Amino acid sequence: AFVENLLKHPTFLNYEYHTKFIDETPELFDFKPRRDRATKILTYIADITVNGHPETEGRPEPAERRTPKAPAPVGEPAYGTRNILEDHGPQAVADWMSEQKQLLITDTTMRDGHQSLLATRMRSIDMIRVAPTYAANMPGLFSMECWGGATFDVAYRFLQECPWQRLRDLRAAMPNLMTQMLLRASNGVGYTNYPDNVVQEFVRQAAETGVDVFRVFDSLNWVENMRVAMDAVVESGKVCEGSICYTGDLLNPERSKYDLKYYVDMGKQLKDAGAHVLGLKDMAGLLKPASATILVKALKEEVGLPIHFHTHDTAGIACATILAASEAGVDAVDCAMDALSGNTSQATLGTIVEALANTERDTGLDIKTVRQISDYWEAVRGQYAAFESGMQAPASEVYLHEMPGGQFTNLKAQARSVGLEERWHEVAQTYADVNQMFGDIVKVTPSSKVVGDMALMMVSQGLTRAEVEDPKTDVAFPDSVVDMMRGSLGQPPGGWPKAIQKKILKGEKPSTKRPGEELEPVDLEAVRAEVSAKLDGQEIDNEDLNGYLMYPKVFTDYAARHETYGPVRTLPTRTFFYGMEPGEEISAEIDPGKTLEIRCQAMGETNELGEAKVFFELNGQPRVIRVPNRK
Ligand code: BTN
Ligand code: 3PY
Ligand code: ZN
Repeated sequence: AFVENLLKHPTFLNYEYHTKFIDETPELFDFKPRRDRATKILTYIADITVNGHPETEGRPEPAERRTPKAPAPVGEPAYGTRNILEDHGPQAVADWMSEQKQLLITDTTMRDGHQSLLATRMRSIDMIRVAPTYAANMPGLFSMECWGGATFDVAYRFLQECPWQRLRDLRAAMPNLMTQMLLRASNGVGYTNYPDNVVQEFVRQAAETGVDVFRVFDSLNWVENMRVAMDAVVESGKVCEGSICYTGDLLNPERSKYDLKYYVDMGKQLKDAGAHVLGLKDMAGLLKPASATILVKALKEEVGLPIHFHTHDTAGIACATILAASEAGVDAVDCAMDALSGNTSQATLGTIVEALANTERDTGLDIKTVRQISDYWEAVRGQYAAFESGMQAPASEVYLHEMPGGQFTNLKAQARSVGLEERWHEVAQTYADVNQMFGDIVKVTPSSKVVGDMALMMVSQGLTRAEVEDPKTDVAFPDSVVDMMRGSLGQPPGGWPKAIQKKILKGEKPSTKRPGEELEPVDLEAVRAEVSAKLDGQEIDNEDLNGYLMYPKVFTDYAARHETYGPVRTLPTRTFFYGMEPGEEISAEIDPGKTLEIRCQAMGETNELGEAKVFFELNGQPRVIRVPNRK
């Protein structure tokens, strides 16, 4: 029991313990029975109230204390795309798409919108609250992108919640709308290539828990490395959106590596690989309107699949590009609700609805409903003031560096943390140099992270491209760079440039095989038993197992904190990040119908043991919680 207490103690979990920690922390010797969930949640609130949340410390605070209210659902959810999928299967969804005159719209607010604007920090509760409104009031949407990409590990790592539960809850609340996820093919929702059976098991579970549309891409556009994931999606009976990542500049003769023929060939390969829908994923927002016209026409004519276009507004041009794509016959496009659109996020949904109103491609969506839902998102966004990037304006610099929307603000924050914020434009230029040095590659998670790692290293060490390439200059390359050159992320078109690869690998022989071919299958049941043993015999269900397979340490850390703090996902966002003020009341629904009414009464003194008391009323009963005061 002592070790159990120690392992779960917040100070210990925070790596703040030292040799005197055990002597100074008498509660480790309180061998009480397991605490109930209400006590765990109160402990979390008390801890945050006393010590603050590490992620919001020193950051701008939200102005509003009240929890945002979603517009009421009106009537029952009408028949939507999810019903087509359930009643007739994925091919019928694709056929239906091709038959539509209207431009179909995917709402990305719950995934890429906050991933690109708020460092992926949006909590499930803020999504689930508005999901029934979407189902009832916006049944005409093509899909709701709400899962995958970076949201998976951020949920465990920073939000102390289970990503699978988010998916389950959203699925249940929007029975008529297709949910959509972003899957990095053999890299799953991680940053590295996983064994084939791990990818297959992940897709199976995601389909079972509630994903309807899988947008599958490879970070080097290597179709060979997408087949395992695509086959698993087709096998699951869900919609397989095999995606081309767009990079370079189609009309620029100096960037001929990625020309029209390249994209059309890739589109045909994806069709042959079983895609129901062709995704055109412009993760950095580089596709210009004139190029969209040409590319969409060619893909429509030569591939023959419905096309779903995704772009970012980093340069401020996404709406123009979408209108050009629409004119050229694209079937569906991604937009974010107005309040979470623009800049590194997607194009503005309401603006596209208005721009196409009363034209041949009228979206059929009701602008008043869009505005109501966007007003809700505006209030939600306000709660995440601490995670705003401070980006003030669109920037054509994206055509220089080509960073994905989801990476841009992250890399900027990373640059700030290593003291390179003032030299951001140098980082951007160096990112572009690294891209050329690596042979002009597709940059999207995880390849974009490798380019970012290399660029930050070069700027911080004052190295130029010429010096890095000079065989006589000694360079310590980041691990991620060595790994990519070994072939661990697969092969880019034309392979890696030989000279730099040789220098980076120092004579080690690279592999050109599909990475999954070289990875042993994982014994799933053995891993399940191993994780359970690590977590004091806790039951590990299939969702947990898949979380662990993607992110072993992130998952076990999450599970250990969950033992201490309980279902904190049910707390209002304000409380989760800032704790409570004396006199404040909140409620938390920890099970359907089981709600905790929590009132914070007062904060007590900190005693000689360094413990602060926080006085609560829980469902009318007084409760005192002691937490270490670390301030
Ligand atoms: C995380 O930071 O990974 C998720 C939130 C949980 C952090 C807990 S809150 C109480 C304790 N104090 C901290 O500074 N961190 C932990
Ligand atoms: C992700 O993989 O998370 C992305 O958003 C890539 O664009
Ligand atoms: Zn994106």
